[in-house]
Amino acid sequence: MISRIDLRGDALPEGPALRDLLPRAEFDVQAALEKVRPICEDVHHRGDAALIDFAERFDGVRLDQVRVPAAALTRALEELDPAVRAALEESIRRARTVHREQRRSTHTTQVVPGGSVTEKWVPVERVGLYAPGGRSVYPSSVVMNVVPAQEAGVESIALASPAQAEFNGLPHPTILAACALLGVDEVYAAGGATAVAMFAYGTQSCPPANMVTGPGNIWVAAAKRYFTGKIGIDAEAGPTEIAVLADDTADPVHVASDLISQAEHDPLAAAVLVTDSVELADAVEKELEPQIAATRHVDDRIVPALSGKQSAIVLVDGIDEGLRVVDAYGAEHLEIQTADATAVADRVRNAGAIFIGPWAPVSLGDYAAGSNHVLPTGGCACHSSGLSVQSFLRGIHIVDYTKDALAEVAHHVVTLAEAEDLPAHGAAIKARFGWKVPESK
Ligand code: HSO
Ligand code: ZN
Repeated sequence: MISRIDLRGDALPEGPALRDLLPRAEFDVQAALEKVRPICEDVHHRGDAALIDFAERFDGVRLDQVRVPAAALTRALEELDPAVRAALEESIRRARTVHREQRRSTHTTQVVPGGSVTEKWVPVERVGLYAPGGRSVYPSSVVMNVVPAQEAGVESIALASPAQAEFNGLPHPTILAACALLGVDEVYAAGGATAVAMFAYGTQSCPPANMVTGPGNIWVAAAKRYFTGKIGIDAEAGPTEIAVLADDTADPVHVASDLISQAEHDPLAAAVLVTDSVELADAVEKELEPQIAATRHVDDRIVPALSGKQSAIVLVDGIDEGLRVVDAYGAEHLEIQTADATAVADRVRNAGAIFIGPWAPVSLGDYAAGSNHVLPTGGCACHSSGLSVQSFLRGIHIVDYTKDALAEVAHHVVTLAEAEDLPAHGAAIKARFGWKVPESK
């Protein structure tokens, strides 16, 4: 069911050529962009009326309003299964513990006597968070978006999630309950690209946001790309990915279950095992079958995900080669199931999050490790990080120089301004010193 890529024997190619040998899902955001453009523009022009029409078309339910009434949030929390509530509370507690420590404090650098640069961290004023509906109703993603925004000090947090016909046009009750638990009371029933457009442009009922974050399908990714430059985004999240770097010390039962766990998300989800042990590869493959037979979402997601071209078992000569492969791949989630896993993990350069050893499976990180599960996909881990407090902060430089401190460096500023053929830049310095360049000391 899962294909093999045998990279043993010859030396591995460098960088991009190695990446080309590795499996990856096709996720053509550019093509989707053309389809979301008219949708976004309709929301721009007609606001709430467009959102209501799109909910009818895409979600099969006619809404009276897009804003979710406060009473619906309270009710959802009251009706939430107490075990789910307790689990979400623990997830929130742990995420807060980690994210609170990501806060950054104002820092002043005394560059010269009388001259300083202070870096001040200011939260984004208003963010719109997106929580998918449909196949993926994930209250855990509400936690992973809201907690870093709150810990960053974002004052205005709104959340959108698709209208559900089954629930009278409200978003899924567990999403609403998670919002209530987190103290988010501004919630909208809007889905996909329409939700991103609502936040980007604002509508009669929803003020515009400065930034939109959260996972979603290709339409959400395309809408985020459409608005890049107008609003801030986290990342264009693609289908989820797990890579496991394992040797013969790994337990095939664990490895197989972890591969299946992420394949469960989406037919385009990627599961990649990189190993130097053919025995482990064989054992994992053998183990997949009974485990798949014992779970749900088999034919619609797990089987297509594992047998798709985005998933594979990659055979390598040793862990050094394995590390080169996982670095070239840049997985959203990377598990290290090898001897001395901590030391191996330490050598990884590219991954959204790394899970060390047999007791830190990706599922733990998805819900309750304290880490964030909104992570870069599609190889973006080579240049980006997952969601964090930092995602919601802007660092502002505050420049404070005295007359003497400016005088001391003035001649350099004037020289560079001349070198760039920008004499007015130099003049702005000279104007402060009787139109002369002060003598350098
Ligand atoms: N693994 C997904 C997140 C998730 N898993 C939500 C379960 N629920 C992407 O990191
Ligand atoms: Zn997951």
